[in-house]
Amino acid sequence: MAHKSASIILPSEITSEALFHDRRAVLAMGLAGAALGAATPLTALADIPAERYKAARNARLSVTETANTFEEISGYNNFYEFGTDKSDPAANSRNFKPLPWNVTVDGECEVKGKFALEDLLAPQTLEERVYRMRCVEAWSMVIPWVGFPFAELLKRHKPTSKAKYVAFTTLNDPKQMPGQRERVLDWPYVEGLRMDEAMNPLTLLAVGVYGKALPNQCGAPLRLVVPWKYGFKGIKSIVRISFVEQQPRTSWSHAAPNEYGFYANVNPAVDHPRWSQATERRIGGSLLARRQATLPFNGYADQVADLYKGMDLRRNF
Ligand SMILES: Nc1nc2c(c(=O)[nH]1)N[C@H]1C(S)=C(S)[C@@H](COP(=O)(O)O)O[C@H]1N2
Ligand SMILES: [Mo]
Repeated sequence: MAHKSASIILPSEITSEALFHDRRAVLAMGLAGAALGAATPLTALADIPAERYKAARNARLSVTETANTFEEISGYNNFYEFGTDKSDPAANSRNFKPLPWNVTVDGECEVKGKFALEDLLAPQTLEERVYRMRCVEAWSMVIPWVGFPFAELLKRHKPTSKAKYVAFTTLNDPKQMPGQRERVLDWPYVEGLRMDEAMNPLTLLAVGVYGKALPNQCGAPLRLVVPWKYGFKGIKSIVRISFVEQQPRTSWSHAAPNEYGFYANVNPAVDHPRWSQATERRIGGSLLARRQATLPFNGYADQVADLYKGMDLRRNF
């Protein structure tokens, strides 16, 4: 549109002129909104190169048990935002858009803001960690995650001395997550860790599995992995990480406080009120295969038992 002197505007022109300015105002607001919302505007970088996920294995922190197949890992899931059956997440998350993605880091830390996922990942060296995973429902898997230690994120965001816990939040978007249209849980899904648990070298922020980006049903594009705790600690599709002073609310202990605690450490000696936690069924194994014994802290006791010295693990379940 050609520039016009502002002095003479015919009445017939006002509507279109006003509309034109309105549109520009809306566009400008949109851009400003994006710039304000994201520490870095989400323009050119919306993709993460496939090679980034082909990470070298950290053998020291990996188990040597045979990993589950990709089909098992991506076909048998808990992700109630996409339904409550084990096959629902794969079926109902096909149209979910994990990129572009922003993660807000806030609370008791020096470096806060809303970060594009690729900026959060940029300084990180991704590694593969083969972890034993144990669901509270007494099944288990072995999964070759790709990610980076949570402790590395800490270095950049510099929590203050007031930060005693880390709180995590999943995306809340019933349009994309059909399970959120039912009040199965108090959405969005939230989880938390004590600061020392979050800083333990085993605590991983995962972005991939088997050398590829996470499938949607596994918590794309960013999920937590805490292998010595029951699977529900491993919150998926994270949009917020907050450093906080008080122990944060967590979805499952909020839904059923007598069944699920804040700590959720794998413990064969403390049964769930409705079933035993002493043994587990490895997914993919023959149905005739004997259930195997569940190990304290899911087999990671050497690395984490010290975190709970002096605590009564029956009370703090
Ligand atoms: N947002 C969200 N995160 C979640 C869940 C969920 O329903 N919603 N389920 C949890 C449970 S109970 C388990 S066992 C693990 C399962 O992870 P997987 O499907 O990748 O094996 O995800 C956890 N993270
Ligand atoms: Mo679980």
